[in-house]
Amino acid sequence: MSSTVESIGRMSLASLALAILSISSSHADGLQATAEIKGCTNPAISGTATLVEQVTPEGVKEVTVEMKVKGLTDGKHAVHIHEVASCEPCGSAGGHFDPGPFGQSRPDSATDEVPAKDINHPYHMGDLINLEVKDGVGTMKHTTNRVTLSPGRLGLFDDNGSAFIVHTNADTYCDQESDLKKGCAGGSRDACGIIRPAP
Ligand SMILES: [Cu+2]
Repeated sequence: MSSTVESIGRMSLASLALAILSISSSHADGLQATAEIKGCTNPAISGTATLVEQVTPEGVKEVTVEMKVKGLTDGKHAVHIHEVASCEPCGSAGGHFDPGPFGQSRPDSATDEVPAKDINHPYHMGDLINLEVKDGVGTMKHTTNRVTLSPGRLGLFDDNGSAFIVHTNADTYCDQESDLKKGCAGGSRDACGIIRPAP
């Protein structure tokens, strides 16, 4: 008798756990995007990126970015989503995607004699993490809730679209006052890829 009660207890615990799991996990909403990554000046650099949007039980949209790029130098390279879907030249991708009210999209103090006080990096919505390159192959996977593929205030497919930029150096995330200096967001641009909705 007691073993029957125990096994029923176990069963209901297991189904409860399953129910909690299915309630708490995010689900894909079917929205996906891709980008073909190309070197800004070096044709040996090429790669791809995929973006998949998921929605949490609370309705928060999360986008998982996976990127693979060949031909970059070994080490870390900053990756951000920039504010314009344009890669020719790479500078035409503009600053970091940041549709917020302050409009401070420039990545760092690259052109300033004295570092600017108003650098918003790493708080731009398009700020991601470094791509790590080993033996010429770089990979990166990151989930962000700062951007969406669906329409909305954080939507990447706004009037002028969006693009990835892969930089020459690592992003140090400019997270210390002393770090607010030229190139702290990765320096010059090595590669670019326009983000397009996947069919
Ligand atoms: Cu950038």
